[in-house]
Formats: sequence, structure tokens, C-alpha cells
Amino acid sequence: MQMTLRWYGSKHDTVTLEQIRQIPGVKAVITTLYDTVPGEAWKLEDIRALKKEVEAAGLTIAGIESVNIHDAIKIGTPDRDKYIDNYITTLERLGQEDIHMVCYNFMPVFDWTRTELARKRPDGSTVLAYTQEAVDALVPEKMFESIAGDTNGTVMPGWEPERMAKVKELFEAYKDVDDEKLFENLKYFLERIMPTCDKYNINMAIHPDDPAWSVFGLPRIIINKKNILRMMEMVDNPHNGVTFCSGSYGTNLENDLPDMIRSLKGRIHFAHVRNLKFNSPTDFEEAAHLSSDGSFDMYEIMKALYEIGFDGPIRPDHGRMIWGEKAMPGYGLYDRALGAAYLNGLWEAIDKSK
Ligand SMILES: [Mn+2]
Repeated sequence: MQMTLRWYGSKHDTVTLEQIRQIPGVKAVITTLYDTVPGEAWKLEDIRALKKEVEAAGLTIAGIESVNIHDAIKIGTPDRDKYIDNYITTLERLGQEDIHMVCYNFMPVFDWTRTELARKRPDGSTVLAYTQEAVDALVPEKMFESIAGDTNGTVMPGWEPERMAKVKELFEAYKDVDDEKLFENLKYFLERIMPTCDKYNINMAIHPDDPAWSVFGLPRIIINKKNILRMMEMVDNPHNGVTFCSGSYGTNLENDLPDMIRSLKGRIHFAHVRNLKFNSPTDFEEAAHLSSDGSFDMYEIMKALYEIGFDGPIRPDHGRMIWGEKAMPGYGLYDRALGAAYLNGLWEAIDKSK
């Protein structure tokens, strides 16, 4: 595996490349062109400039998170081909610049859902949290407002105010899209991009839906082992792979995470590893990465990744906000650096015990 950290670019991130460079074992970042909108083709010069900036700091780009998918592709409207063509152009340019892993998701309307961005834990740290009760009490249009006060002045990916202003329209556009239709549209998209992925050796890594069940009645398909294996089989190409995100698949306690990892051997192209602490099956908060701080056995998760020969980029995922840091919720420096060190330690121990 290759330990990485997610970086939002010098314009948006409170964490610098110089800081990332000093985390033991981190030699690469996962990043994106943050000022692009879904559906547009990325400019080659923008990709080059991003790469140059990262490399000047002594790091490399291990992959892109994310190249977002335009709603037309997810909904399957007649103009989707135009947006898929643009997506293909972006992939070609990334390939030409020697970038070979692209994370994306296929979630309608909301990228991810939390009901609190700064829940206080007993140690005084704050974390993102979710309760089904709070979601059930909200209308979707109020979702953004309800959490907007806790963003520390940052704009969170997937929750851009421009996008949230259109939530009602988006719901209307998705009204005829059910799980089957979403699978169909995903298949169509993947079949069209696979020749480009083959040509440039680009690993596509779909991120699971978060939480791993339907919210506000929207379809959700990348949620469990059965569905993800269906997706692998429906476009059976090694470049059609997944981002294994323990914190997202783990939202559903019925998902056996080490077992899922083993069943995806050869198809995990990127890993997000973090821990959750459950207070009830539908009330969870993000925890420190350490197994004993949450509900998951992180050793078993890392061991499963080790045993399937996982050699792609991995990153600690959301961290707690600690030591007075002010940053994008989940994306401060300190707790993610602790997470990277801990995951590196687990990996070294597993490696040396084999
Ligand atoms: Mn994730």
C-alpha cells in the first residue's frame, strides 16, 4: 500500500503540502481540481499546474478524489453522452500526465450525509455524526442549513451552497430513478469509459454511498457486498474497481468489512480507513482511528487488505478536530496524521509477522 493524505489544494485547504510532507511515510497526496464543476473537461494545463505544485513540495499525486459525475449521467437524460465525452477527455488528460487512479461516486443529490459536524466527545474533541432520527425530522432542503453553522468557514465538497440551493429541482429530476435505473446508468457510463481506462491504465474506484442506505427516499446502490459484486460483474474489467471506505460501508453494521475486502481481491484500487463509534445502529459518530476508540477492528481491516495483496493508495479518512485546530470538518491535520501513523504501524506489524 501507499500511504497518502487527501489535500484540497492551496486555495481551499488549511493543511499545507509542507505539513503533509512531514507525516512519516506519506509521500503522496490524493487531490482534485477543486474549482471544476461536474460535467466539464479538465484542462491539461490545470492538471499540469497541480502536479507541478505537488511535486515541488516533494510529493506526488497518487490519484484523484474525485472526478465528479454530472447528474445527467446518473439520471440518464438524453444529453448524458456529451458529459461522458467530457469525462473521457478528463481521463485521457490525467492518463497523459501519468495519473492512474480516479475515485468517484454515483450518489444522487447528496454526496454524503451527516447530521452534526461538531459533536463533542468525552475527550473534548469534535467529530462528524449521524442520527437517523435527525434526518427523519428534516426536509432535504433544510439539510444544508442545519449543518452550515459548523463548517469552520470552509466549503465542503458535495455541499457547495450553489448546489444546495437547487436541492428541490434535483429531487424532481431524480424522481423516476430507482435502484435498477441507477445500476443501468452506471453500467452505461462504465462501458463507455472502459476503453479509455484500458488505454491509459486508469483504475476507476467507486466510493460507497454514505450512509449505506437510502436517505430521503433517494436510490442508493453502492452499499453492500451483494451490490458491489453485481457492479464488478456487470462490467467485468479490472479497471472497474472500488474505493474501499471502511467508514462508509461500516455505517451498516451488517456489512462484514474484512469479508467484503477479501471478496473484492484485485478490484480495490483505493482505500479509506477510519473508525466509527456506534451508539445505536442508526446513531454513530466518527472516532479516532484506534480500534478501541470506536466499533471496528482496524487490525482485521488492515490484515484483510494486506492479505489480498492491496498495493494501491490508502488514506486515513476523516479525523477528529483536536488540539484547537480550525479546519474543514473531518479534514484537519492532527488527527489524520495520527491516523496515518497508526495505520502505518498496523501494516508494519502485519508485514513483519508474516
Ligand atoms: Mn470515504
